[in-house]
Amino acid sequence: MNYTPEEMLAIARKFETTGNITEIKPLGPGFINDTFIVKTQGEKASKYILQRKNHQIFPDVPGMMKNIEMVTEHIREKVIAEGGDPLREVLTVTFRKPGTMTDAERADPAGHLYFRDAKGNYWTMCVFIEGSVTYEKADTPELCYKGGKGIGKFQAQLADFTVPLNETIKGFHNIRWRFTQWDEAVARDAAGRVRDLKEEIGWIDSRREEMLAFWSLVENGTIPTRVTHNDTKISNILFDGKGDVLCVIDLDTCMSSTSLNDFGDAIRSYTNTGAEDDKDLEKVSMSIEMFEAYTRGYLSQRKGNLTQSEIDNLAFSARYITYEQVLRFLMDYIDGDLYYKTAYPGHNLVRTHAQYKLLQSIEEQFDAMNDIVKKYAE
Ligand code: GN1
Ligand code: MG
Repeated sequence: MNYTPEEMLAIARKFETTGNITEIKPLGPGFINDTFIVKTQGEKASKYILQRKNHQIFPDVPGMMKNIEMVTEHIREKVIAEGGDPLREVLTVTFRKPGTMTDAERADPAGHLYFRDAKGNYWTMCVFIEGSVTYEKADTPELCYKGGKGIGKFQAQLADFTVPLNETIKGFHNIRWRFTQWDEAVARDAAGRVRDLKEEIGWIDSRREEMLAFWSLVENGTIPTRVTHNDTKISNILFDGKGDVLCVIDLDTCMSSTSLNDFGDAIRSYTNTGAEDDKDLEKVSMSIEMFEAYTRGYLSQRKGNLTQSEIDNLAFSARYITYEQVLRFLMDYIDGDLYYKTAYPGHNLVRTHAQYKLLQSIEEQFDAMNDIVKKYAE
């Protein structure tokens, strides 16, 4: 990221902010995009989130932004109809300043949603929601319960959204496609690391069939597809000061998939007693108490609207997504750390081990998880 303060200011000024921009500072530990907070001063001072979207990972940023615009507009209508606050309970995308747009940008149906700079990078902006809080970790069952309710509500708000969305990342949670990428990565062995990874590769191989069997249920329509978020880790949710969910952020991966992904990915994050990249594996496990709280919150919003096949596979989705995450971290390590930002050499392998420990803990508690799902689905 080589941008001078002057260049950053010029980029931020392409968007319709109120007040004069006074400060642009990096924000948060996102693994994919670069995120900044923009402060303005003046009568209508406000804060904004400026992001450089990673177009290596999201090849169609305009298509992605169009998805985000459509989805947030749909939710906004719901929030207004329910008497909620449309500026706090859904993300607001900040448009380009019309005077800064070229004719080509004006002709592009997504042209008002992003700015492409001279280096070829894509920038987008949205409004920062004052008083919002994010968490890297769920410390209480109450927070899990509220997070579950928040994702349940998000899915409910989008249940009647019928416009087809662009597929922002091909086969994002499609394990069949992930295995195609995996087999290629192992064969390529780009970083020469495969010979030291016999044990870890064995973890992936030994579960391949059961994961494909689950995905077959999606492919043959037994499990329906819906509009889903696909990246529901706790840090992608904004809470208010009381711990209630305000809205869901990071809508980059919002597209059509199974609702189970959102449940599974949240469980992977909310219930982990350790960190996603904990070096101390003793700390990593799934808390069944947190699982129960999240499930109770989620099903309070969704139970009458899910199919039996979704209910039956809800607990398994935590195994599926956590397994997929083990595979994705390990695959990136094998590839030489190209996808995820890493903080130190070997970070992706540390993540792999920590997520695998979590997967084992989920597997061990699978029966209890199914019992909890049954209890709250009734
Ligand atoms: C990435 O973008 P971010 O940091 O919220 C990743 C997720 C992973 C997650 C692991 C587009 O999420 O799929 O589960 O890291 N997002 C993308 O923490 O790959
Ligand atoms: Mg993301």
